[in-house]
Amino acid sequence: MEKGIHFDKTLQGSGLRVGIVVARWNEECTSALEQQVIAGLSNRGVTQEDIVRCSVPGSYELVHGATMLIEKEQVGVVIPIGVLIKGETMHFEYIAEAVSHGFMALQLAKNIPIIFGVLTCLTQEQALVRSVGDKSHGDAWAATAIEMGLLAR
Ligand code: DLZ
Repeated sequence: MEKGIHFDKTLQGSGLRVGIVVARWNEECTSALEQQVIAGLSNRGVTQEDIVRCSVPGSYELVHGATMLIEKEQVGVVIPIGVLIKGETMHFEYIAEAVSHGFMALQLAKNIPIIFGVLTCLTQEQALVRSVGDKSHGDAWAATAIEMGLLAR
């Protein structure tokens, strides 16, 4: 069997309210991922009116952005989008760990699913292949969000 997640082809998200919070660091990658996420939601029946979007400076701010969407916009699922690329310092490790723990704590505290929409890449080339390139994760994040949002209803 091919590697990757397999989704029910009949997955339909109509009526599901979806929050998207996008980090502006590595914006070429995050905006490409956002477009694919929106296309993936729309192809599965989520209307534009049911997609609430906000942006934050970097991935470190994604957890707070997700909290705001849950508390103020009554979303049923959140897709945070960020791209972390390892540099010469320890920034990458601290942010990746804080953000992944933050998403887990938040989704358990609020009982709202949060997708792990953060790429943690060693190089810019890896990030480009997984965002603008042919290994983009955007559509899989959209499908995961719909599946989990429906499960949590
Ligand atoms: C500071 C920083 C660095 C070095 N690298 C990234 C990155 O690769 N991806 C990303 O989304 N954000 C990065 N940031 C910014 C932090 O996430 C955060 O916005 C700042 O530290 C301010 O809190």
